[in-house]
Amino acid sequence: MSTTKTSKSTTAKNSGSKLKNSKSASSSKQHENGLASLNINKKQFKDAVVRHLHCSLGTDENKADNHAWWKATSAAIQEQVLERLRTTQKTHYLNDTRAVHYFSAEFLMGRLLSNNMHNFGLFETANAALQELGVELSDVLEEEPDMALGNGGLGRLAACFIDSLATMEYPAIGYGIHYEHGLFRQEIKNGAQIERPDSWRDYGNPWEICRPESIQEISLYGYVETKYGKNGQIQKEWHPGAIVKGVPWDIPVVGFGGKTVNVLRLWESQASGYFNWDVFNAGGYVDAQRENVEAETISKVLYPNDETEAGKELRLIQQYFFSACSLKDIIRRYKRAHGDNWSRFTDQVVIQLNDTHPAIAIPELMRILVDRAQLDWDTAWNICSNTFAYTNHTLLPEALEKWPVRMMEKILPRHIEIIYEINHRFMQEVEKKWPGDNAIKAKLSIIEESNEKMVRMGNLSVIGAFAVNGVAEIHSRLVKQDLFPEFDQLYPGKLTNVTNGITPRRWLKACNPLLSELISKKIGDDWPLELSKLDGLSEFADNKTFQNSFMRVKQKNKDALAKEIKALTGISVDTKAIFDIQIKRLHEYKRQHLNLLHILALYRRLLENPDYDMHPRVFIFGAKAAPGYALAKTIIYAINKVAEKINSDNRVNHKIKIVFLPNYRVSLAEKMIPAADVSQQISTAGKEASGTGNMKLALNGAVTIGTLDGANIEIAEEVGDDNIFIFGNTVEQVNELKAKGYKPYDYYYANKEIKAVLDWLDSDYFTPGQPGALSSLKQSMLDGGDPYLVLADFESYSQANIELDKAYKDKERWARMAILNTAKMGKFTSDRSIRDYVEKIWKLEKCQVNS
Ligand code: 26Q
Repeated sequence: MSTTKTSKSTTAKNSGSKLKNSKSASSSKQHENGLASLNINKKQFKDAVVRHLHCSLGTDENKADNHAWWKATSAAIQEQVLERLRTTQKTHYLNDTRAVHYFSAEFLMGRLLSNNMHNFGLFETANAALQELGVELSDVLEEEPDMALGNGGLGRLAACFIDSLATMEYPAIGYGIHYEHGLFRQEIKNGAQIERPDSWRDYGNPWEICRPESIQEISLYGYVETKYGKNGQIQKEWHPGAIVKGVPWDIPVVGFGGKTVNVLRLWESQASGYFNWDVFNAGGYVDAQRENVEAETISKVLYPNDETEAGKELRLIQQYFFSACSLKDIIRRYKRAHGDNWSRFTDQVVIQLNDTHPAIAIPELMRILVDRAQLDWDTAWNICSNTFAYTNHTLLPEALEKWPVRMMEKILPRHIEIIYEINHRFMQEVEKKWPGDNAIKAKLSIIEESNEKMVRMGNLSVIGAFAVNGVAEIHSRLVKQDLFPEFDQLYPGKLTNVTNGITPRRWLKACNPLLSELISKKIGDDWPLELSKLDGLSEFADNKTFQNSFMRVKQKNKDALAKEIKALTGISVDTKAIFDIQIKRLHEYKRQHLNLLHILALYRRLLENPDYDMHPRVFIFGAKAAPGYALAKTIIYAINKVAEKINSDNRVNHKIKIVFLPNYRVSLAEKMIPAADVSQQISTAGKEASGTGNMKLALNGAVTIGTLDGANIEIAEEVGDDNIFIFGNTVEQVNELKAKGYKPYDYYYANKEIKAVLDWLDSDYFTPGQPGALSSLKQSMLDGGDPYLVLADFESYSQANIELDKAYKDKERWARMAILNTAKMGKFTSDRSIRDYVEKIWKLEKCQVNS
């Protein structure tokens, strides 16, 4: 453990000191000083840190360890943050602004200290202040645990989006769950993944603010009573069986430039101490009570599933819990300004649903409007269906959320009635459009009439939202053509595209200081706010001096990652080798096993011909598998076992090394991405909705080897065919292959190399004494039908790798490719995504927050 820490700090120290010493830092320094002077100078910052050591932490400069320094430094920054937060909130209130409310079950924020310092322009000031106090900022930054309240892409996207919203000065609030345990911490024991609890706030979180004054209560279980009003109209009253308290924690979200500070509001569940005697006395509900989930468990843990439906009761309760608390919060704020007049609600409020996870908010808003505010159905529906917009992130059928009707009846008895009513009216619309067509009705119905009746949350979302978007061009096309074609006919124009993006502040400026500095020196320092400016680098792509500078930065970042690898795994790697990186959740469709099969093929080629011509390559992986996903765990095991064998095989280990870095997370990504030469984006065409790691890696000068899937297609369009290695079957070819009846055995028997590497998995060569330990992996690609067409794409992948190897050997060609990848990433800033949402969907206006 101690070696890890030493090396981590060395790594960061190296890059940090380059920034300090270099003359070229002057332009970014100017920018920093310009902003910093608005806030605080070095002396004041030092004083603030020391004051927090003394007064908040009860320690002093001599006793403080790095953790205490981290807390005190964060507290000093938080003072600035809170000042701007107050001003922002006041300004938004006084201007009665329309705001977007981003509902997401996940926000993968990572660490906040470095980011907040950068966004306030205080990084250099803090660095210098701590130096004078005898403390290394890079060591202090390493103390911060990641806020890992998300699984992967969808959660990180939410974090990038709220960064852009604050940066662009849009009134916005993120709403989510204050999980006590975020995504599990991954350990690797004898090659296998072990899950350990994540405890991100065991020693306190310096950023969050509890807001007891805004506690909300929400209802669960119970029954619905039908009453008749004065005019004989039907009224429904929900008598809940349990009440749960939602306690809000606010995390300030600092925009770049430090002007707007929005909030991320996360709800923690607590028992309300309320028990409904009504329900008890009605009888028959005692059993249901016993099954009731304890209030505190609701926000206890993040479900570690990515792309797979679990159908667990607690998950539905989590979704309802945070959606209902957030809606109440929004309505409370709206009423403060507008009283009971609902007519302006949709002018002020737009709610973006990050996938269907918060879709239960749709019937919840209907319930509030109809049962509580006593609006008639049509008025309520008019408000509701102009409030929500929905983002779809997946086409995988197993990932489309469905809830058993019986479960919903039990937990949310009034909501299931409302869903039936929405569906009934919707079915009438369908009947008008396609008279007598029951097949279409069955397909579009919110209720799936299966053995166990299910509520389809995707259909509910499309019906209840005024806009639906996919997350990359191809994905949005497939959403229209394959997933919801009839909805597209019924509601022309509702389905649209907003291609994902990433924040260049975290994913270049903060994580890659050396490259940032080089770029700023060349084209000026306004690129973090206007990423298309990076295109200015294109004219230097052939300039030898610039190529050398660019590749020198890459080399330094590789040296730093090599140290990190050594510290974390004990593996030594050749930093002149190609650093080939695949980082993402472990899933069959992402095809880490295609990468592995190719590594095995290279291994064989080298054993058969020691002179086999290839540039040395380090294959680096980072991935977590869902704990219940057996094959994904086997793939991790296989990567580690093959790594053990190859890394210690002196016949080949000067040419190939394999590194699996445990516990992949945002802060580890920030160390890996700047060092990548090659970005592996090799999903089966049609399966990866967008991908965002592909954008982060290319932005940092990695060259993509990838399929025509997700945002890879748009990346290829931007960088041009010469600067990317595209391989594999297209979506159309995949469909054709499947329609013809895809037979993986044909490839197995036709290609000797495929057969040999698959058979190798059956032996005990990689798992001595345990023959068959990897057989299930082979099986999945043969008798299992190879659902993700690994074998069909193998040859083309292998060929693309040969081309890549050739390109790398030509140093100038590679430097040009790497530079152009960085230069052409302008489109993929999350600022552009947000601009698209604002123009196409949210119709927001900026609100400048002055001092
Ligand atoms: C479902 C049921 C029960 C528990 C958890 C879940 C669950 C949780 C997370 C289902 C899906 C997710 C996350 C999905 C996700 O990250 N999708 C990715 O979204 C990115 C942002 O749009 C895309 O770039 C990726 O292509 C997409 O896979």
